[in-house]
Amino acid sequence: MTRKHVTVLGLGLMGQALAGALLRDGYTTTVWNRTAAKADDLVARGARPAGSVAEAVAASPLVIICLTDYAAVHELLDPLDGELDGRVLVNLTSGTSQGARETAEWARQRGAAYLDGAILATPEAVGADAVILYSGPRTAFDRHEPALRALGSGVTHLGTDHGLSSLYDVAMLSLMWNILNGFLHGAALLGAAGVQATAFTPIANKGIETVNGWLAAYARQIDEGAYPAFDATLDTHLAAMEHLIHESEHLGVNAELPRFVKTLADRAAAAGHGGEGYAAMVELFRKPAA
Ligand code: FVH
Repeated sequence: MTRKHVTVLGLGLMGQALAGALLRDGYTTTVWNRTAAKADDLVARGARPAGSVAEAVAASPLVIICLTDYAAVHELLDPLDGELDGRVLVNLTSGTSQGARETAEWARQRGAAYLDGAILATPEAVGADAVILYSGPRTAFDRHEPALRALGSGVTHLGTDHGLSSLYDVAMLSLMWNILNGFLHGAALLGAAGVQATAFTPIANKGIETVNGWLAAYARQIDEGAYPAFDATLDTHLAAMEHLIHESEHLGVNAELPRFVKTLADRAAAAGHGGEGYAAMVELFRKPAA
């Protein structure tokens, strides 16, 4: 049993992609899935099917887990007796930072090193340019970095706090849904005037590039806790939000999203941030809603 031996538990869409990437890179890959038939294609490509979870875990020093949620992870691994001792567990199941830290402690009690991971990609990017974030002990990451790199070239170790990868994951989900909602609402506005979404897309991409260019300066302001308006004040943004609401209502397009955005900005202005730059909104997001 060497570092070229890897076990993959969970062969859903993502688990199959992970195991496939390891096989392509020459790893001896042991696989297990609750619904055994999902291993068939991988076995035809050279994967070793395990008869049980215990057998699968015993087969490799590195055990990669990719299941629906953490409840499934514990349902699968809690009944094991001693097999986890000495293993490095890499859990690529989505969850929360608290779940990751609790699972790290659970693994520690069983003698296993634990890396929590977050896959910021869909299955087709696995084995290519997938971004996969890891947090947990650096030594465990370093020992198995070549295998982890086989899963995606965008491998990053974020630090020893096991919760970091889950936190980055949800931060990226927030970013993704807010960008997508903005694009979709914009497409609905233009669609009301007969403009195709495909015509909007190149302009939308330019807008996303422009916003992208603002992030570094905003990040510095957030870290320093001071938000001088170098481009536009929050009050100026508020006036434009008003236009967006009126235009949406006038066109018969759903105005809930811009109304919500303006409600948040109004609250930040009421708290004294109207003359500051847009990054001051972070002060609102830092606290739970009143
Ligand atoms: N697919 C994607 O694009 C995303 C990208 C970002 C990260 N996710 C996360 O990856 C986890 C797995 O996602 P998935 O796409 O592979 O999901 P499914 O195809 O639905 O496969 C789920 C596997 O979990 C097994 N499973 C569920 N519950 C149990 C259980 N109680 N005991 C044993 N296994 C369980 C399931 O087994 P089966 O139904 O085939 O028997 C699948 O192997 C997820 O956290 C995403 O958020 C993917």
